[in-house]
Parts: sequence; C-alpha cells; structure tokens
Amino acid sequence: MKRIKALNTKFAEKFGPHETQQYFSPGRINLIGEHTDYNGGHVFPAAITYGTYGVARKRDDNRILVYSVNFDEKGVVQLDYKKLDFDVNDGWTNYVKGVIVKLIEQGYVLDTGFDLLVEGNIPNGAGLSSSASLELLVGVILKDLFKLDVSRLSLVKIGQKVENEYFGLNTGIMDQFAIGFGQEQKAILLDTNTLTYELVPIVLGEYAIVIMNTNKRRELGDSKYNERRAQCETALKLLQTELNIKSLGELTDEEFDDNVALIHDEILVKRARHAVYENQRTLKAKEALSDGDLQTFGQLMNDSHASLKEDYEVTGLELDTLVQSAQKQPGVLGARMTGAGFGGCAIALVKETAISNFENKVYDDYMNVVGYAPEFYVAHVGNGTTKLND
Ligand code: GAF
Repeated sequence: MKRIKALNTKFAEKFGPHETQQYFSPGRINLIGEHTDYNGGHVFPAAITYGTYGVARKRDDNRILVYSVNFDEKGVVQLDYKKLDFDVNDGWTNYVKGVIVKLIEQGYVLDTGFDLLVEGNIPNGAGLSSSASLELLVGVILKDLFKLDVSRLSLVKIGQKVENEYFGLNTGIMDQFAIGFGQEQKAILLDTNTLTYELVPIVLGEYAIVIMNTNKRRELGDSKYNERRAQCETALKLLQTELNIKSLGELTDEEFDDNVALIHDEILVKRARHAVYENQRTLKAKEALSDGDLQTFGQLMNDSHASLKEDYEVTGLELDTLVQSAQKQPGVLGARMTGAGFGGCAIALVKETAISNFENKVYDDYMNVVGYAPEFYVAHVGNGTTKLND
C-alpha cells in the first residue's frame, strides 16, 4: 500500500529506521438512531473507510514520542508517564494520554515507552468521530505492542471513558462501538441497554450514501450536548415517579404519549419524545433495510431529521439547509444529520446516477443561504480498527 510506505518513510524521518507495526482505525456515520445511545436506545451506525492510520514501535527505554502528520507544526511531542493529566494546550496528544491513563487505571502494564506516528483523513471537526477513531487506534496499538490481555469491548469502553472522564463530555458508546466493531458493508444495530448487537448487510442497489459536510465545526456543541443529556435524565426521573423503567429506550411511542403528562415541562417533553420516537424509528429502519425497502428507510431518515430539528433542537441553519435541499432533489430517498449535530455532517440516500446533479444543486442552495461551500463524499462502509501488517 502506497500510503503505508509513505507513512513508514515519514516514521523513519521522525524516529529513525526501525521495524514498525501499522494500523488503521475508521471514522463512522450513523444511519439513524441519534441521541439515543445515552438513553438506553438503539443506534444504527457503520464504520467508514475514512479514518486514522498509525505506525508504531515499542521502545527499549521509557520515552513516549508521538507525532501527527495533521499537526506537523507541533513536531514530535514527548509524553511522560508521570505527567499524563489533561491539558487543553496539549491538543491531539490528550487522546493518547487519555487512553494510557485509562489503561493504567485498569491495571494494564506498559513496561516501556513507544514511538507513534498518526495520520488521519477524516475531515477535521466534521462529526465523523475522528476522536473515537484515534482512541481506538491508540488502544489497539498499545494492546498489540505491549501484549495486553484486553478485549475489544474493553477498549471501546476505555475510549468512551476518555471522552467522559478525561475530556468531560458525557457522550454515549455509539462512536467507539461502531469503530471497534464495524465490518465492511455492514451496519451495526446496537442495543445500548445491553450492548448486544447485530450486523446488518447494507444493500443499497443503485443507491449510495452521500456524506454532506457543512464545514461548520461543532464549537459550542459540547456544552449543549451535555445539556441535552441532562434534560433527558430529568424527564426520565419524572416518568419514573409512575413508571417502572430504567431508560427512555424502554418505552414505545404509545407508552410515552400515555404518560407524557408526568413530565410537566414543554422542553423536557420534546427532548424525551425525540429519544423515545427515534429509538422506535431505528428499529423500523433496521427492518426496512433488511427487507430492501429503501423508500421506507429514506422516509425514516427524513422523520429523524425533523425530530432532531423540532424536538431535540440540535440541527441549526447549516444542517437544515443541506438536508432540506437534499430531500427535494431528484433521486433522493431521504436525508438527515448524522452524529451529535450543531454542525458537522449530514447524509443522504441518493441514486448513483443522480449524485453529480445532486451535489451541484445542494452546493448552490447551501452557498446561497450559508455563504460558504459544503463538501461531499460518497461513503464506503469498511472494517473496524485493524492491524494492517498481520
Ligand atoms: C456523538 C456522541 F459521541 C455519541 O455517543 C452519540 O450520542 C451522538 O453524538 C449522537 O447520536 O457522536
């Protein structure tokens, strides 16, 4: 592989000529099931072929040297096993430190240092999970280099802990799970209550999934994300005064409607309604995809976006402009935002022969309303984090 050769050359330039191991960790899209993963609901993501490459070797001494091609200006950074606290000024290396901290906390022994080079091609800040991609990459590399007896699920949970406890973002487990367990041409129907999952073939016939990037970074999104999660938890507590449930994901639409009066607060009703209805939509979407009923699947995507806009209020002008324009183009079965929202990306199910016209039309609409250019990529669904030279 040409890219690996180039990365090995770069590695030798930065760290000297050593024998190395090579790895790849994908990004993800979520087909449907948004903001359900921290509500005990289902999600339906897939790993994509955009992702993060890693080249690494175990050292004989205790030094940890890391370098990112994407942050070349930072050069080779030396990390210290005794100083692994989060520091906002440390940028991308916080992800490496976070994973080391969580592994050590769980009793895993890293008996020497290591050299690590990474390069990602996930569009920056696009909400396609470049962070989870890096977390799983580092986890898989350290497991391999240090022969750690750590399961894939534990690495997924460690990735989530890095977000929750190291960065203070109360994210669910969807992104790390999709990246850890993804398979080529398959979507993952994950029950976040039980962590059981089903791999569902993505058979789209003459259709493709087009990723539309708003090119708006998530900026303020993090605090709003934590706020949405807290609102769902409050709504759940109010429902629990009468209902014997552990999560919103346990309710059907009808059960929710019958008990909605328990919530009192209009905003909390909207947030919880999204979580409940979106979970049910996700189950229906999985059936539709399995049955080859792409019309229904597309309609559920549209309904999902409407709910994320009206009830969950995590879309915004950029995502709404892309999705509304996409939905009215010929050859489109459905479109919705994907990921946390507040910027980032949307996806659309588009007839392959219509893609070029689709991109031109959506581009024009977006330019007219938002004033800067969106980007488009056709999504290819790939494998979870892997060692390349096995
Ligand atoms: C982000 C989070 F990391 C996920 O856990 C999930 O909640 C998603 O937003 C929204 O569905 O990607």
